[in-house]
Amino acid sequence: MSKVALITGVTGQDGAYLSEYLIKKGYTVHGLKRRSSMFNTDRIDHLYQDPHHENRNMILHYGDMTDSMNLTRIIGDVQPDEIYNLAAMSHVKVSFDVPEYTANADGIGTLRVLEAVRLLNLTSKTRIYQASTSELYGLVQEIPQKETTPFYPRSPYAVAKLYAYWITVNYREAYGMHASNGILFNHESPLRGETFVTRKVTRAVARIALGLQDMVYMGNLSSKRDWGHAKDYIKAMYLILQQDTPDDYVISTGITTTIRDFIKMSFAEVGVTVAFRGENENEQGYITEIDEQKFSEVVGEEYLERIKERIGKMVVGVDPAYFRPTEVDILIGDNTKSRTKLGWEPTYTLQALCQDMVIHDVELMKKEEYLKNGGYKILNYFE
Ligand code: NAP
Ligand code: F7E
Repeated sequence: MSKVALITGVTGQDGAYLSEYLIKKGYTVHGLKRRSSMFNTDRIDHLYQDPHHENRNMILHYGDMTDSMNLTRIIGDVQPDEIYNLAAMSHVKVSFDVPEYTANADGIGTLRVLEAVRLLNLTSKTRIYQASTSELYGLVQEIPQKETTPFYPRSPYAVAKLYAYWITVNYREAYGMHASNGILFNHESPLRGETFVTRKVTRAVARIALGLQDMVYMGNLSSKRDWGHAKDYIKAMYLILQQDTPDDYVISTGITTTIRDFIKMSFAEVGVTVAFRGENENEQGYITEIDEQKFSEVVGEEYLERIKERIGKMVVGVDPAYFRPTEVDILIGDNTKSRTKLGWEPTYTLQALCQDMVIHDVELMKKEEYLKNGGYKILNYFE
């Protein structure tokens, strides 16, 4: 009998990679999908099977983290061996705009899943993974951050996730449930949402290289993040649920980098050198040099003349609209526990991650090039 997993947030970055990974391992994967007025399954369309297909190993259910009865019904129907609770309003800046909804979906939503498992008498059958986050460390109390570092959340998102973290621990201790937190540091990929900083940068680099856009406005260039590849991080989720006893684990690379340096790295992937001058909202990034051979190899010789005209011009500006009311200045994780207990380790360097994303976005923008600006969501207007 194949194992059955239920993934909330199946249409998101991690949900897509995890579904693929579990299906390859022989699981039947059930996913919770929100109703949307447009298709929202782009990331998992390659895994989708028509309902008329016999012996499906990927099944989607309409649902929402704010609807207890719906969650309870689906968990009762599916009788999962493992639940990966990945659904969340996951954008930190947006959580300041929709704090109550974020608390409901990210905080109480987790309680709904745990309580459904308990009420359905599935506590000894169903193992639960909770998508906790390095945002819990917020105003960091220790560098690097590990499982014992005190939390200090700095956004409605992080506060909602703090509740979710502790309610998971509480259900484990109160009812003996196999419920665990993965405290995952930032992880990125070509599937990353377009308004998170790495993807905003790699998309902008691709569009600037192709001459589709002149520049990009960013927020705080000095904050530091510990970035890994989502493909590595979903393996940690799986390993956490394969342990005999439930526990909480930091998943990170142990390397931290400023946003500014990630921007420089991304431009370097297309052979463009960018330098910064000025401070705070007056800081600007401009092109100093072009490696013509690299640019031609990665982007295409036909785009070279246009980018050469941009030497000395500004390609990155700062708009304080992207600053957050309270910022998380630095995150860097100590992954000793996950390395030693789970045998997990990251395989992608930051440079390999950056290259994966930039090359993907150059190819994507070339495909979309015919749409020109009118066909795009304008990158700069989003957080
Ligand atoms: P993501 O790409 O934003 O995906 C979030 C998923 O949750 C999407 O499938 C989304 O559906 C779904 N969702 C949002 N609100 C929902 C609701 N009310 N009901 C049902 N589904 C809902 O996030 P991700 O990067 O894959 O992250 C997965 C989880 O890990 C999230 O809980 C996130 O907070 C957490 N996390 C992420 C990171 C990271 O660096 N990526 C680090 C630590 C923790 P739509 O597709 O319809 O929007
Ligand atoms: O911001 C700065 C911004 O939005 C990273 C989520 O997956 O990881 C993610 O949360 C940093 C912040 O991710 C822009 O101020 C500068 O310091 O990519 P981000 P995040 O807030 O760290 C954690 C672990 C999660 O759990 C979350 O779900 O980059 N920054 N300029 C910018 N950020 C954005 N988005 N846009 C900018 O223009």
